[in-house]
Amino acid sequence: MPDTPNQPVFLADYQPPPFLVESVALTFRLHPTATRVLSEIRFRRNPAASAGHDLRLDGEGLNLISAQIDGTALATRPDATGLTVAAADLPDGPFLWQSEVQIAPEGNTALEGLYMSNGMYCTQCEAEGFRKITYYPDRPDVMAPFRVRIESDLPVLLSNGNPVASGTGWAEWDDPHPKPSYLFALVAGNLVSTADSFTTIEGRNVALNIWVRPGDEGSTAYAMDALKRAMRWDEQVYGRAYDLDIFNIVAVDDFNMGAMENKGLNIFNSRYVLATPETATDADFASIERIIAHEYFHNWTGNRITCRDWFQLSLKEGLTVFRDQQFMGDMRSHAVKRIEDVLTLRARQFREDAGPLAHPVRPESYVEINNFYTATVYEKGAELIRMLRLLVGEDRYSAALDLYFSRHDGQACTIEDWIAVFEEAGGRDLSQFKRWYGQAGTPRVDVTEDWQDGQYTLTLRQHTAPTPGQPLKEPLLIPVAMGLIGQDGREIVPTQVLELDGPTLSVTFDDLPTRPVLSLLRGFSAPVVLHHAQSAKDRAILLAHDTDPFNRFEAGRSLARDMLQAMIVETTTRPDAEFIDALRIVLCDATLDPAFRALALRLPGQDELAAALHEAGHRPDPVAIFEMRQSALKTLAEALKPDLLQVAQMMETPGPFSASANDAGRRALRVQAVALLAQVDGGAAARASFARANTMTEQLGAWTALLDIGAGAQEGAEFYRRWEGDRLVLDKWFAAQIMHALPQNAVALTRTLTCHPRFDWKNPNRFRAVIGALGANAAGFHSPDGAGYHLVADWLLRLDGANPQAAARNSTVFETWRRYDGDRQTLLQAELQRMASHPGLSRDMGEMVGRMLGE
Ligand code: 0A1
Ligand code: ZN
Repeated sequence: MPDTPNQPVFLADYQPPPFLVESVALTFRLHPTATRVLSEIRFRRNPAASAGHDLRLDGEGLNLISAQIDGTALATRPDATGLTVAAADLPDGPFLWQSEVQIAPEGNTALEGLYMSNGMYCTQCEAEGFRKITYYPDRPDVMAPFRVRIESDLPVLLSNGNPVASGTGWAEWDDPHPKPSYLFALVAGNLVSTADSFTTIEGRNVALNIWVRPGDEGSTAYAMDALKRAMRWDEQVYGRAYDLDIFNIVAVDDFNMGAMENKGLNIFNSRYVLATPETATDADFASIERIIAHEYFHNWTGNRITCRDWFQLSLKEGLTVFRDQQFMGDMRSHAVKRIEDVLTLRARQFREDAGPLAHPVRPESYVEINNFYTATVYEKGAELIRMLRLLVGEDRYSAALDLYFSRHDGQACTIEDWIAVFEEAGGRDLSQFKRWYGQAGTPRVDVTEDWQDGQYTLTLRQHTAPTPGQPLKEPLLIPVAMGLIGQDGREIVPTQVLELDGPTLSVTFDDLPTRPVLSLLRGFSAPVVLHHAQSAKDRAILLAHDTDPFNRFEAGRSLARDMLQAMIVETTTRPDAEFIDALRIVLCDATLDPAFRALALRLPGQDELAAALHEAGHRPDPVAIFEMRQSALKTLAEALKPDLLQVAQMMETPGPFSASANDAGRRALRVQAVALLAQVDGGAAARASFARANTMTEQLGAWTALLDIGAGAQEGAEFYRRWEGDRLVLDKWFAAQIMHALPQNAVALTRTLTCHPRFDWKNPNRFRAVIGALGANAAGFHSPDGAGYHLVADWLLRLDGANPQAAARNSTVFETWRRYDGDRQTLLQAELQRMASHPGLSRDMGEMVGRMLGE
């Protein structure tokens, strides 16, 4: 049966593939407008499937030149999504399929399949891009060894696996590890490499290369170092060694996502490879380290063990994110990393889970699978694994993973396979836990406390609100780590894990002569929202004394959130002295990690406040949120000025640059202090910092601090002059001024910048730096006249004509539309409807806009 475009695919309809592939041999004769792809595929019937099937091959946008089975030409006619060979026309036994197709990589602006970026050929096949290269059963449960021949005059010709032969104008590669088509990759271009090597724990000598455009070779050292550390870490912590003789990474300027784990040939968005101290911020260095590790870790969790179908995507992504989080914690600071991860989870995943795009970690249906590479599948998926580890303990977690690798190596698996290894090695029934994979929405946990006659009772209640298609929710198994702190700040009950597995749970603690202070959900042990009317006094005790660093941070964060919320709702409230004193203690506590102090000093962002206000039953006004937040920043800065000045001075990082967590933390605290000071010193400290900055972190931090107070024009011009030749820094130039524009200027500025000669909107990074940046300026985007909505919708429609996947990803800026007041809702809805009825709207955008409208 041909797939029908725009019709949903259902998990429940899964059928095993009727044909398996024994081997694939591909020849590419590269040409910008007329590339020829010759394929030889050896098929055999799948004993696990019923007999009598037609052969159905996926293929899209291919110009079929010829096709043969066992040497006999076929007269089959392709349709829009592939071609079918009738069962009656197939030999009884295994057979050889041969075909030749022609494709035009130069015109491929969707950046899926084989495309060109700055004269270089490259591929992106996940999830369903291989069908744009040749006819094939393009599904992850069909795994085969690939042999590839590339013919081209370009000097560097790469594909998966090991190089086997090459000559002038051609090269051949062989990948012995059976893999699904989504892991296929090819690169051809005028590239230069940074070469290194790594000897695995098994004694294999692996050649490492990072390939970049000439001129960029000075920016690869950090990525290479991160790669070697990731390789060693996976051996030491998971017992996983690399399995080929060569590992290639290629940096590409035009790329829809962060990076791609193609077997032996990872392809990266260049922003996650290239870095020097002058051009990359500390946040960039951390992203590079994390993403290099993430893609490398996929070699085992994703490539050797892959997904049976795309509904199981979190099987590889949730696990690989969890592994990259562990790695980053080990490389840097576990406490700081956990706080950052939770902030991202709340900002992206909780937001998704609370709106019209909510879906389970394992979705049940999709129209376009590319729309499901989401924070839910990735970040919530990682949280589920973190919970599993907490529930079974570290040792059993390791045993479960060992079992997973030994039992499923070389297979395409499901969430059921994953849960089964935890049930066996973890020694417990996990059927209730498994609901987390199927139930969307963030559970809310209501907390009540009672303390009488020395007895303390804690009661927890769980509730999950309905999400699209799931009106009724079942109780989940929620691990809640908790401890109790005395009024004097000493811990009286150390961490223990409660299992909330029904609607409610009560626990009592005896012999407590004074009322204890509750430290709940330590380490953020489950992805839930706590509703706990804890007093400001108790929170201040936790902020000063909690032994759990996450909850220490969280206490300060909730104090700030409550205070800002009160300021916005009541407009008369001002930051209270207790809060300011608590912040001062953290700011000046030299025993605390500077990175932690920098995080604690950051007030909740505008979107976090809008979400909190909406949760509390209000209709948030983004402009009012912006103004109140500014006024709170000013009050804080006034009160803390001398401390900020001192901290800014103490946090200098003399000596040669290091991207280490330690130095990065010091820079983060300095930049935070300078940004706060700008609120009260007219920007003096920021100007001085800009003038002498020798890192991008400080330079950008100082410039944006000036933008925040409506200044920074001169620095912006200087920044442009200095960096106009560097495309990655130029993205920062575009993004910073839009994100930090005063609300009333943001839309006009964005419009102006869309006319800038360097606004290359077909480049996904640049589009995000301009149009995405307006979405990130909440008060600017939500300008009351709707001009922001209109501008973004116009650009999404334009991008959709060239690159549907990127347009759909950027469209989520509209997902919170129901949060806002009536006038804004009407304007937002009108833009969504305008996009929905746009002629020729892609399947990607059609699905996103339809879901956001609630269709
Ligand atoms: N598997 C990659 C993410 C990725 C997914 C889709 C892509 O193109 C549509 C590209 C990359 C990862 O998790 O890093
Ligand atoms: Zn991944």
